[in-house]
Formats: sequence, structure tokens, C-alpha cells
Amino acid sequence: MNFSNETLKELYRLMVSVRHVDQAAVSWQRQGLLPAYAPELGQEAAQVGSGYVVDTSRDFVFPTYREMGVARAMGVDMVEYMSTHKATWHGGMYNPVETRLAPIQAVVGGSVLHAVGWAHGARLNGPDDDGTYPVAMTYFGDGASSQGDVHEAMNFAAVMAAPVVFFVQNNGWAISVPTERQVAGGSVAARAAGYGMESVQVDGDDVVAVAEATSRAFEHARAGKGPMVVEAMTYRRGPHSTSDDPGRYRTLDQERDDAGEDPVTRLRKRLEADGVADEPFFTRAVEDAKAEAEQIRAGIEALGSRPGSEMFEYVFQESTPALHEQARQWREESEHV
Ligand SMILES: Cc1ncc(C[n+]2csc(CCOP(=O)(O)OP(=O)(O)O)c2C)c(N)n1
Ligand SMILES: [Mg+2]
Repeated sequence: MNFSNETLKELYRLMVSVRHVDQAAVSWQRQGLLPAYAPELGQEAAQVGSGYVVDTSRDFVFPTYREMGVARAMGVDMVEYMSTHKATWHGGMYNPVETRLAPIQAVVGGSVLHAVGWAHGARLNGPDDDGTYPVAMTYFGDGASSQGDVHEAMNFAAVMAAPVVFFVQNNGWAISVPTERQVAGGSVAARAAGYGMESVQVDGDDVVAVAEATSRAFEHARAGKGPMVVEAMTYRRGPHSTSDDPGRYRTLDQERDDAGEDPVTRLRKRLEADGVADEPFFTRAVEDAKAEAEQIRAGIEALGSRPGSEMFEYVFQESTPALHEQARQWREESEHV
């Protein structure tokens, strides 16, 4: 991957945008505009660095509930993304096929199975005209790695040589449970060896290191060499969600000690030291991010609710008699028809 000065500046702009929209979303929840939100403060480098290398003309990404930064780096419309947090639409209103981003997934480990299924399909379809495979990338957390589903998915993917990148953000916590209390051996990457898979552990707060590691994993999977694990070591600086109070399981001193250096500050220092960007650039990035957050806010406010009947319409491609019957009963009770 080529990290020209323009690319580095683009990564910085993206990270600042994600930082501002993320913090704004927490405020919107406090103001009653959104019922709930899962902040990603501190994980901007892991998300932007990995989302940035996706080829949205052919790959497919399977997120959890905390991947706003990935969606933003992939160019997904942020109002459509936030619609799930407004409870307007389950999983986000963006078009998964066009954006290449699957619906937001709140089932821990669920995205991993879906990605492996998609990648297995890609393998069965055979390579594209250039002789390489499209790749599925699944996001999941250190906590999710304790789920049986993830082990089954890794084993199946390795046996079938499915072109999938297992991107784990090890942010130190699964709600209130620290990584060391649930990941045996302390590393998710180490497990890959048991499945005969390659893996890499990367400093998840260094956006360039993340982008490089992810793009290597994509090359590996594209070449038909099977799946790969990328473990980005990062830290969840905020609460698990807007319903969580981290003060019940960690102290502010612990937070400060364990969080490490802010990934946004870190990239800024690098750009300054290398003479890549100057003060007007940094000021502009913040101004643009604030303006973007305001636009998103206006878009979220304008979102109307969807017709209730839609909950029956997108379950299966072809509906079932049982679903028809439920829809009929629902219409009778709620619309009196
Ligand atoms: C199958 C399932 N089990 C439990 C939950 C409740 N739950 C939501 S998030 C979470 C912790 C996940 O931690 P991790 O995988 O580290 O991701 P993070 O939240 O840190 O990004 C749990 C247990 C769930 N949503 N789905
Ligand atoms: Mg976690």
C-alpha cells in the first residue's frame, strides 16, 4: 500500500471526522435524539485504517454495533448509518449491496459467521477475471472471540480456504469484563495457529500500521491462500454504550494508565514531525468535521418513522405462510383492516 502524503492527510481527516461524529452521537443520545449509541472513542485508528483498504467494488464487510468509523471510511451515508441508533430502521438504512457494508449486527459473533458464509460463496464462485478473489472482512471484539460461533467460523474458513479477514479489535473490555479474564493466553491472534491460519497482531492505535496489516491480510485472502486474523490492540476509552457506567468496574486512573496515547493526536504528531501538514490543515479538518456532524444531526432529526408493515416485508426474499398470517393479524390489530 502506498502511503503518500495525500493518503496520510486523508486518513487524518477521516479520523477527525469519526472522532467528532462519535462524540456528537453521544451528545445526541443525551439530548434524546437517539435512544442509544455505542461509542468508539479511542478506536478511530483501528477502524479507519482497516475500513480504508476495503475495495468497495468487490469486497464485503460485516460490522458489529461499534463500527461507525469503518462505515465512514467506506463512504457510507452517516444519516442512513445512524438510523439504526434512532431506532428508525433495524441495521441501518444504507443499501448493503451498494455500500458493501452488511447491516449493523448486535448479536455478538454473528457478523463472523455471516462473513465466512459470504467468503465461502466467493470461493465456490471462483476467482474474478484478474485471478484473485473478492474478500469478506468481519469485525468482532475480544469478548466475541470467546463465543463458540467464532471458533466454528475460523475452523470452517480455514478448512475451506475461504477468502476472509478476521479483524478483531481487542479494546481491552467486553462490557465490564477485561480481556485477561476471558481470552485464554491473552491474544486472539495466537489462536489462528490452531486452525493453520496466518495472523498478525498490530498496534491498533497506529492508523498506518493497521492499514498496512489489513492490506497484507487482504492480499493473502485474495490470492486464494485462505483466511487470516488481524488483531488490532486498542482501548475502549468510553463506556460500552450510552447505557453503561464504566465507573462500576474501572477507575479513572486505570483508564488513563491503560488507554495509551490518543490515536488522533498520535497521527497529528507524525504529520507535524514529517512536515506533511501544518496548522491551517489541522484547523480545517476540525471545522469540516464539526460542519459534517451538524449536517448529520439535521438529517437524523428529519428522519421520519417507517411504516410498521415493513417489519414483515424484508425477512425473506419469498415470504412464508406463517409470516403472512402474522402480518394479517398485525394489520387487524394495529390498523383495524
Ligand atoms: C450473542 C450475544 N451474547 C451477549 C450479548 C450481550 N453483549 C453485547 S456486547 C457484549 C460484549 C462484547 O464485547 P466485545 O466482543 O469485546 O466487543 P466490544 O463491545 O468491546 O466492542 C455482550 C456480552 C449479545 N449482544 N449477543
Ligand atoms: Mg471488546
